Amino acid sequence: GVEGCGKSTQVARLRDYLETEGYSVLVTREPGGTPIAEAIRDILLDPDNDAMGPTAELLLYEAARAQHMHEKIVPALNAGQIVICDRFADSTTAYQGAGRGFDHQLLHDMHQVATGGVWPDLTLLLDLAAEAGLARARVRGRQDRIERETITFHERVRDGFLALAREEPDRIATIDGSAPIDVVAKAVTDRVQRCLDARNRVE
Ligand code: Z5A
Repeated sequence: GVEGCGKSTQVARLRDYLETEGYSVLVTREPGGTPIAEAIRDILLDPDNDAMGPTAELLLYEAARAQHMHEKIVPALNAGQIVICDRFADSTTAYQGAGRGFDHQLLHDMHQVATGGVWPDLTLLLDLAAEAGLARARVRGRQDRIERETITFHERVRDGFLALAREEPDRIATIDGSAPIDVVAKAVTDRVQRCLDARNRVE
């Protein structure tokens, strides 16, 4: 979801829930998650890098993702862990697609290259008005390069996420991010548990 929608808060809650249920969990984030990808993250978010063009930005997000997949996510999946990732390729479709205007099919193809076709079983969209999310994030202080974009950019991003959720309703579950933290957490764990139950029935 948009900036400040509550992802980090809910990732921590979900990890606690799954570990209590006995699962081995890897929590990670994008951009980042490995030393190389975190170095790319620093370049991407540094507000002093205001000369960065949209193509370099897109390629850096995908480069960070490719390294993250290679070094961390794929090995964790192969070891049987549940991977919770704070943002993934849908964020590129929303920010660089709906936000910056890159073509949907082009982004899909780039995601294929970066992920090697390994895709989430479930994606949770915490939907929140852009202004409300930015207001929450502003409390934190210094804004990063993407946060400094205009409100209309962030509104396009929100619409981009909602459009993706309409396109892929089986994979993407939309949750009201404006609800109280405990209510959001319950919706998240219910949805994840349903996904696990469905997988366990198949296996
Ligand atoms: N980006 C991109 O452009 N392309 C890409 O491919 C990817 C990312 C992967 C870095 O993301 C930036 O990169 C991001 C998108 C872009 N930029 N923007 N904008 P990030 O995930 O590291 O940073 P973020 O999106 O800015 O997330 P955040 O600011 O860390 O927010 P959050 O994790 O969603 O929220 P939070 O930290 O859990 O909560 C924020 C505050 O709200 C905090 O005080 C909470 O206590 C409070 N909160 C949380 N939930 C609630 C509820 N339910 N009610 C009230 N208050 C709440």
